[in-house]
Amino acid sequence: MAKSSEQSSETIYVLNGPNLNLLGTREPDTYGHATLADVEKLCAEAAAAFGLKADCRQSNREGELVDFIHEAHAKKAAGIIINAGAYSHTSIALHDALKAVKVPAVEVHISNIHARESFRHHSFTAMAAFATLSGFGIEGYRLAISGLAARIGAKARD
Ligand code: CA2
Repeated sequence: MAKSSEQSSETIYVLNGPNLNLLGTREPDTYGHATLADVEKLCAEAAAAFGLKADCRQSNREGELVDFIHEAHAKKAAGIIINAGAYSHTSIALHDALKAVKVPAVEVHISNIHARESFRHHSFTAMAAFATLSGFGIEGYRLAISGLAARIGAKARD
């Protein structure tokens, strides 16, 4: 991959949506005990295993998540990992942003959204992603990065 001092084709954006800043503080039966900081550390390590950098962002605001997707495109990010939280099930704006930028995206859900309430079964963001992982806990982020790396041709480092 091309070398650059700027964020570039070596960087993946990891976007977490509303309430995911609360990870590890409540609802451990659904979301486990790991914190968002743990998720971000895991993502940095998983990305590094493929020679990639993880730029991790979290927002409780839909428009800010749209801005992050645009930024990923502007900075020529190699891909996006997105857990848009509840916005996954409601946000045509996030769907449209992912579709518009054409940066390869993987959707992650910590819980198995299909084993939960019916309002979680549909995801607008999943429709704009090339793959979805749901129900692996925070390990889903590592699996998503591995799948994204395969998709973009990033090879595992020794
Ligand atoms: O399973 C997931 O990753 C979800 O995206 C999490 C969202 C939920 O709305 C989706 O249906 C599935 C909720 C994130 C809330 O995160 C919390 C974490 C700890 C405590 C409270 C909320």
